[in-house]
Amino acid sequence: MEISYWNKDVETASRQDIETIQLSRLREIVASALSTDHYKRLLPKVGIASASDIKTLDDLRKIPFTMKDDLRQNYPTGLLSVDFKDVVRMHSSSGTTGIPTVIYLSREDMESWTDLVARSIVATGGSRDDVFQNMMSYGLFTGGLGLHYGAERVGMMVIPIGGGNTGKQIQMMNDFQTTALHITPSYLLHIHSKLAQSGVTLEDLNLQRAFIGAEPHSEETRQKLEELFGIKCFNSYGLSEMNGPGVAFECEYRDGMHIWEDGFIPEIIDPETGDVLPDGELGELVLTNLTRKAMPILRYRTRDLAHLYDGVCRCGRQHRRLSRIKGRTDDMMIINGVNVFPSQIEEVIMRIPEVGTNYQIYLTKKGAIDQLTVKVEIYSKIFSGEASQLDQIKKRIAEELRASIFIHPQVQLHEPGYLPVFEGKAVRVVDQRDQM
Ligand code: DLL
Repeated sequence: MEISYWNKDVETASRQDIETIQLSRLREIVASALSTDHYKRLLPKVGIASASDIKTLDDLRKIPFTMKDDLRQNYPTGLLSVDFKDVVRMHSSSGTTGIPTVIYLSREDMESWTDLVARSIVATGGSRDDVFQNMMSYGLFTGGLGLHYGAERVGMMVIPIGGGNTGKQIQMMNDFQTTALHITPSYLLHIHSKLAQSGVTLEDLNLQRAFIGAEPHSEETRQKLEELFGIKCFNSYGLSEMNGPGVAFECEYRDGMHIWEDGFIPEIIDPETGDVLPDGELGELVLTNLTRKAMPILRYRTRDLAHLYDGVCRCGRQHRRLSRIKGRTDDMMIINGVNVFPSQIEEVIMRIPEVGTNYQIYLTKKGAIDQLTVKVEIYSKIFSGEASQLDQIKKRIAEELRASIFIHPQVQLHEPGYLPVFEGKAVRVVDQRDQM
């Protein structure tokens, strides 16, 4: 396979060279951090009063973690390290109520973010030959604009359609012979369910690859998408606090997501003790952004659970790879005392060929006992078939789930279109236990 690089020197740099870049950038970012109200209070207490107190990369570990609450408490400008006039963009984190978390970028920060996104796209084999339909929403969410600028920089033809309006998405994919998509996996599943009604067939389209991310999804979902569309899907990970997309991306080998380590320092910690864990062990991902000068964030606890791979990828890049996100520390469901991540349920149901493109998990209570109900859409041809076949599918899903999560679920089968559709991040779990 011929490998494409955006910045070959940095991408194929040796571990030693990567660490040299990291140390010099860590000093610079600590210097910026020391000019924010928040870190000015915090860092001297741990013996870091100036950038020169960072002697080695290990000194990072002296720095206390930054939590989402620190961002809220410093709203709106307690973490700003440049003059407000030098900020050229802000974004805000999605989905939460109360005080939002905002991030600020200077012109220089926009440059480095855009460059990392361009690098990520090229690592998947994307190029100026692509027609790129950006189906992530534009606005405060970082998914739309983040990929947009990177794709333009690569020279792709960008269709900035944003999320939703599935009929129009399909029409544009057809009219402009779109080759590359940026989309949440749940919305891409939904698009497939609408293709048949639209009169457009897969043969009419020219799809080759999709960048999927912004929400958890299992390897089984990726495989299903690849089979349904006959394309390659590349996992993309990022979060607003670290700019957005462009933190970690799969390369053409699709075997873990390269964290761009000249831009970020990743650590995996034990979420209970905060101890840093060796590569290969599952824990919470902590990230330090090395280049965002307008708003430095050091050792941010992402709450995302994953592990790091070491070793050189077949693509030649030595930037370590991040595993698929297994779940979030705050996503874990405790069902009658058993810990279950939604991804464990998704893995099981997406393996079953009769299962269609949407599902949802419901938690309720019967007396003191938690009840787990998994609602699954199945393909219409099967849904309108024999009742005995439906019973068998139901039984099979329930049995496979029980074998995997040790809980006996209720399984409901529905026809396509029954469950709510999400055009951005899907809400997979509905927990009604405290309303009962
Ligand atoms: O979702 C940024 C993004 C946009 C990433 C487009 C990829 C593509 P937030 O809205 O701040 O930012 O949400 C960040 O989403 O902490 C994870 O829990 C989850 N997440 C993001 N990417 C993935 C992924 C964007 N590939 C939060 N797999 C993160 C699993 C993901 N979870």
